[in-house]
Order: sequence, then C-alpha cells, then structure tokens
Amino acid sequence: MEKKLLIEGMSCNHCVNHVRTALTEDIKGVEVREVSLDGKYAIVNMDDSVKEEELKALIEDLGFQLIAIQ
Ligand code: 9UX
Repeated sequence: MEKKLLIEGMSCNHCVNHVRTALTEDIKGVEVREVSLDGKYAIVNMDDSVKEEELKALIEDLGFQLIAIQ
C-alpha cells in the first residue's frame, strides 16, 4: 500500500540518497517511489508486514526524524 513518510532533518541530496538506500536495502517489503528534499517526505509502497517502529528506527539511525506516516 502506498504511504507518505514525513521526514524531518534532510538537508541535502546526500541525505535523500541515504534515506532512499536505507529504505530500499535495509527493510524487506518497501519500494521507494520518491524522496523529496524540499517536501520533506518519502513516498513508498510497502507491505502490510512492515512495522512503523521498524521504519522509525531506520530513519532515526540515519539521524533524521520520522514525523508521521500518512
Ligand atoms: Mo548532506 Mo545530510 O552533506 O545528513 S548528507 S547534510
């Protein structure tokens, strides 16, 4: 199902790449559609099996904050 992850703290395009790579490679069942620096979000397709806590931990380990999942 398609979800929008609101992410605070990305300040350059390397940050965007870190988020895209981590979401793609470090969690099973997540496909990244778009990561927006200006919009402070990532659009993903993810399986129902993916836990919000898992996403939150991944984003925070990168040094960013997962504000909400919509
Ligand atoms: Mo850019 Mo982001 O130099 O954590 S990689 S600020």
